[in-house]
Amino acid sequence: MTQIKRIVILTGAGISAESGIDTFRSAGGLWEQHRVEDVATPEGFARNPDLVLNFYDMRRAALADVVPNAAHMALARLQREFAGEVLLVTQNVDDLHERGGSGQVLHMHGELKSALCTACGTRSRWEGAMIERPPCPVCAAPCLRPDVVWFGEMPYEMGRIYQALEACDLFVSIGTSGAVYPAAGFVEEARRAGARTLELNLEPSEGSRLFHESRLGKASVIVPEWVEEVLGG
Ligand code: BJW
Repeated sequence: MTQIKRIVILTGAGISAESGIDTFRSAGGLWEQHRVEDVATPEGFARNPDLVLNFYDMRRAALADVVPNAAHMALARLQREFAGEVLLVTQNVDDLHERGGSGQVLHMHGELKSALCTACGTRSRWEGAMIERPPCPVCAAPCLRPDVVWFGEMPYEMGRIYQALEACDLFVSIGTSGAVYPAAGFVEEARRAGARTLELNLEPSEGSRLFHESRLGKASVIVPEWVEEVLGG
């Protein structure tokens, strides 16, 4: 087997599930509790901003009650100890990778603890609520929205991500259903570049057959096992 020098890891809601954050598409998940068209599209925000601001205010506040699990910590260890490059890309808007010790994380779908000003376009760190229409810290307009990527919007960092996929030897997808593009297409990009591809998930994702290998189980178990294998072998 050729030596692995560059790893790209994509994570989804499944990696934070055991920390107590709801996934989207599981039974009882966020999309069973809310209509996706209402809370995760620009049109839904324009129709009913209070509903959307409240949805994200609640999720932002709930971050105070959760902690990273063994999977987040294992990936942070991999970033610290692996001799080559590890790019961690997450679709998650929580901050559990950072709190688990990961240094560099690309949040392609934005972050709960960030605000986007629709007046001046500035992205600012944001811990509090938005429902009362606080002023933008830069331009003072009361025009903040959650800095998350809704359906129909362009995800962040796509240039850097595609560049890394083109150059990687190993692509690993963790805890994502593979239902949302462009992230769902990363496995094919990586394969085109000649990388080996591995899926770590509770159940086979929609694109499971596209991976060279699929390991099923809880992220808190199978991610640390895989990291140990990479660092030990
Ligand atoms: C465990 C576990 C445990 C549980 N251990 N595992 C047709 C073709 C291609 C594209 C499109 C198309 N029609 C429309 C589109 C575009 C659209 C799209 O993909 N739609 C689909 C419905 C088809 N995409 C977009 O609009 C995106 N933008 C875009 O495409 O721009 C144009 C573009 C063109 C070219 C290049 C680049 C861009 C934007 C998508 C934005 C998604 N936003 C959301 C909300 C973010 C804010 C928020 O958090 O509220 O992002 S939707 C939601 O889904 C969220 C997630 O990040 C995303 C993915 O969900 P994820 O993480 O996979 O969660 P689940 O719940 O689906 O799965 C959890 C998994 O974990 C499961 O598999 C479980 O088994 C597993 N699991 N417990 C391990 N303990």
